[in-house]
Amino acid sequence: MGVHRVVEVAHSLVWGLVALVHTPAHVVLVGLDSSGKTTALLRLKYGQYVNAVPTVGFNCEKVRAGGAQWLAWDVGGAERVRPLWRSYTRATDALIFVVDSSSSSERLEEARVELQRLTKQQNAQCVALNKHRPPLLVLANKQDLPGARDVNGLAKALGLPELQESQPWAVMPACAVTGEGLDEAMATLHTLVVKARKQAKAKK
Ligand code: G3D
Ligand code: MG
Repeated sequence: MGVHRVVEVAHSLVWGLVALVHTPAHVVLVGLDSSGKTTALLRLKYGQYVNAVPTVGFNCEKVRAGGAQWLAWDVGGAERVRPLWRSYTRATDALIFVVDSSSSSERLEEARVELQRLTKQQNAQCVALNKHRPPLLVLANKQDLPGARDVNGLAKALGLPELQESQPWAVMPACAVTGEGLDEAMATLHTLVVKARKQAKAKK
């Protein structure tokens, strides 16, 4: 690679990072109903607990978290509206799958099926469009509740280690009510988004 090309690549990487800091990355929050998506979004937006009403349609907020700006979409998680997730997640920069860490084995299995379905659909879309996979953050929410599983237990129950190698993912603990862990989780997601963008640029 010639010096000019190296400078060109370095320049575009730096501008890519600057753009990421100043242009909000799009992120979509999905997950079963009552996992805490809206509570997490409103906590990130207002820095305090806001009692959320069940989401009809979607909520969209511009938030600053984990050292970056985000345009965050929170989509309803009830069974009848889950088919809509794919429309919201088609062109996103990142995905957050919120899980109630204290849920029963049956509910976790339901979450596993939905998560695996979603990542498979996304994989097919990304292959068709020759795009990189948007990073996935599994937010292990409701860590304050008794019986909450830890991140390793949840990763296993949701089948995260079996996801394709091309799918970047992380699982982070949080409590959306107190806000504990949310900023660290968003910082981890931000790192994955920056890495994915760098890799996509380097491929061009
Ligand atoms: P959803 O948007 O995923 O459907 P919501 O979920 O944000 O509406 O939250 C569903 C319920 O879970 C709410 O309680 C909310 O307060 C609660 N919740 C969200 N996050 C946490 C958490 O980290 N810990 C605990 N203990 N509760 C949480 P209600 O009683 O209003 O239904
Ligand atoms: Mg909601």
